[in-house]
Amino acid sequence: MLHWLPEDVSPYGAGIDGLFRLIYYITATAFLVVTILMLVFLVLYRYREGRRATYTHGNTTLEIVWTIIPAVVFMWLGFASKSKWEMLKVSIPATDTVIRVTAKQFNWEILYPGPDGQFDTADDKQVDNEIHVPVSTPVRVMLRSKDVIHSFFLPNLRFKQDAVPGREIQGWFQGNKPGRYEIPCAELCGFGHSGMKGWLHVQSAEEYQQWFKEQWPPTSAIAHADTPVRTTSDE
Ligand SMILES: [Cu+2]
Repeated sequence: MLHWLPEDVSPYGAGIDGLFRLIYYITATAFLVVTILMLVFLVLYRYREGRRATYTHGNTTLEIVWTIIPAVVFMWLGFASKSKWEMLKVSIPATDTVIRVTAKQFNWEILYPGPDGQFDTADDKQVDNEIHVPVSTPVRVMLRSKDVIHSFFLPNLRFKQDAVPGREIQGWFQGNKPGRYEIPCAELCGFGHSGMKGWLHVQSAEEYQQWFKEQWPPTSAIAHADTPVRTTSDE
């Protein structure tokens, strides 16, 4: 079931999909039980000639039970997702591929640090809505926002993180299959929200090198030779 999930191309997605399914089945079961009971009670206790309603003033045992059961389920879900949360949100793997993504109404500004690997230097390059990353490599993303709260979403890489004005939030993702994947904004951010999207290009090592050379031709790397030149082949 759940074939409507987008294709997962990340190394950690199976665990996230597992959690998603678990939560989905728990909530779907609760929804079905409540809805079916409601319909049964509608028929069972409908108006009939001469029947009088009875009144109840609550049932303490019942209330304790239906408070404790969801509390235990929520706590169990919290512990079940702890290891995934830590892997994705707490520790970021060491990587040379770093981008800064600044959300604004209504696009993604992508800043590449260039051959020197440092932001806010002369060889930085900024483009709108286009991210190029090498395949099977962790990518660290520094998320910012210029105006309101947006949410940077990579459905195929099972990554979603809010971009909050005044803060820089770090995260990481990895694509294990070359392709072109959508980057929608997942937080209603204004009139142009639905059109706010970009594309993530997960490229083979050769294609990525080629793209990198086109963006930063070797001559410009020499021009900045005061800082050590670093390319992804150093990984
Ligand atoms: Cu947005």
